[in-house]
Amino acid sequence: MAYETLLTEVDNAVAIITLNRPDALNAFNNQLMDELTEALDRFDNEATIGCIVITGSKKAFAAGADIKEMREQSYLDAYYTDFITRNWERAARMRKPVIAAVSGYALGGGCELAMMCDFILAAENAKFGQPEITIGVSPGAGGTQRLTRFAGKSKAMEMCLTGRMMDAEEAERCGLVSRIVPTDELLDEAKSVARKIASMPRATAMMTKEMVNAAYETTLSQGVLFERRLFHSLFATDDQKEGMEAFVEKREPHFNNR
Ligand code: CO8
Repeated sequence: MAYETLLTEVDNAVAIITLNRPDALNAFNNQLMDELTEALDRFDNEATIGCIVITGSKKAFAAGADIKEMREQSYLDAYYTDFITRNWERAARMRKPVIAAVSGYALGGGCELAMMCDFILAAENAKFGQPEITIGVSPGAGGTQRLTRFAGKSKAMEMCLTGRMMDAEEAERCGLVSRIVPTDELLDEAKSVARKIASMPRATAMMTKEMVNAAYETTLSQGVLFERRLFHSLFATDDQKEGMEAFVEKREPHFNNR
């Protein structure tokens, strides 16, 4: 499938989606959002894919929603068409693991998209921010909620109220990103981590993702119960037998994703 605003690549069990509107620093217009949703749907449902990487350019992961496309919208235009946000949570609903590989600006919707992924690998030059207030709106794709959960109320409040950007080191200190990678090595490192995840037993990886995500949606005791139920269910898989036998026999496991 050919896209105009994305590049896609499949490398064995890893799919790489590169946001590609360089003239607009990968700002999200309706076309990009529709194409991204289509690509995410496709790779989530493609049996051979075990992990997905979303990335942008060296200068920008994404500079947010397309302000030029957005500026003429009236409230009712936006409401009736569910403007730009109609597919917006697709990234957060992915069942397969998704890594955001962020270089340069991740602002507004760009920061929100990165936070919908399962974790963020940041290049040394990454900058995160929710600057919507400076153009008269607020975050509209979960920024006030996810940034607060990941970075804490004080930092989220300051960033959303001032539009200040944080650099990669601050983002790592506050737990927004899993780690920082030299800028020129970001994509190779993201692909290497994605290959590692894709080599794990598929159902185990997908269920583990569900368990970690449950920590953000439920109480501790409910979350622990959910984890235990899925943990028990993994004993029904071939891959549990193979993984444990391989350990005992001191050899590499050969998972069949059954
Ligand atoms: N929308 C449209 N065009 C943009 C955007 C944007 N968000 N960001 C940059 N561009 C364009 C510029 O207009 C410029 O185009 P041109 O060359 O035609 O003038 C080109 O990209 C390069 O940008 P700059 O010249 O500004 O590059 P700089 O290096 O000087 O500055 C910045 C880079 C700091 C990133 C700057 O471009 C900037 O501040 N961009 C806007 C950031 C912003 O405010 N983002 C929030 C947008 S609102 C939002 O995301 C709400 C989300 C709600 C949910 C929606 C879900 C999708």
